Amino acid sequence: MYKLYNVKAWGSISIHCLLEEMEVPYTNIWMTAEQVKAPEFRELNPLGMVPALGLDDGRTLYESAAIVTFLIAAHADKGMSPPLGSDDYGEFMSLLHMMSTELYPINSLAFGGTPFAQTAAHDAFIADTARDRADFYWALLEKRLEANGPWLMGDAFSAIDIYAFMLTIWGRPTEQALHDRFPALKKLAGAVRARPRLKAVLESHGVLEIGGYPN
Ligand SMILES: N[C@@H](CCC(=O)N[C@@H](CS)C(=O)NCC(=O)O)C(=O)O
Repeated sequence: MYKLYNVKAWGSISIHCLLEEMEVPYTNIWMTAEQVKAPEFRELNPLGMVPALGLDDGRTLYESAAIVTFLIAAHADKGMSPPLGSDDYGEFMSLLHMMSTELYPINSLAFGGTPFAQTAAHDAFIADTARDRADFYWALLEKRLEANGPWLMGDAFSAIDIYAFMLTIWGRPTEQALHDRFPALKKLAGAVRARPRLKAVLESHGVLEIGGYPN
């Protein structure tokens, strides 16, 4: 059985929701921020981050997009992506990777506190610039949803809707402010929250209601 290394409302929420939607058995391991930093956890995930997914043979997967890609292929019958190898799948992967490699880290910088800043003013400048830059990516998702929603792949709910939802809960300066700027993303977030299989898991992360992630 999979082991999900999980912190409330952190990046592991995307994998937690995906496993629940797919109804795939797993053991959930709640962790604290201190446990994520500890050397014992680094033996499992050398990056010292969640999400991480333990496999039956003792290996551990890391990087959220890699875990999503693994799970949708390992359980393709669950239909959480377009058919593997189809043109739609290619587009799905572009969106997944855009969110994980561009929007996720830029949005994280928008929280401030980056080790790359030398002074408080420098840090504030980086955070503001990152928030503006994140809006470029949010706007791409918004445009797509407006043109062909309600989900990112049109009529079909998929793993990337969960992933986008996760990013919206970390919206800057607040989740509500992000919803005010991007109404189609607000609608997507509401539709994810309304999914019957996700209610309990979102409640367990404290994000069933808007604003659950501490800003
Ligand atoms: N590129 C990684 C980023 C994961 C990430 O940033 N995880 C954060 C939580 S959202 C984390 O575990 N940070 C460790 C820490 O702050 O000590 C992924 O997509 O999985």
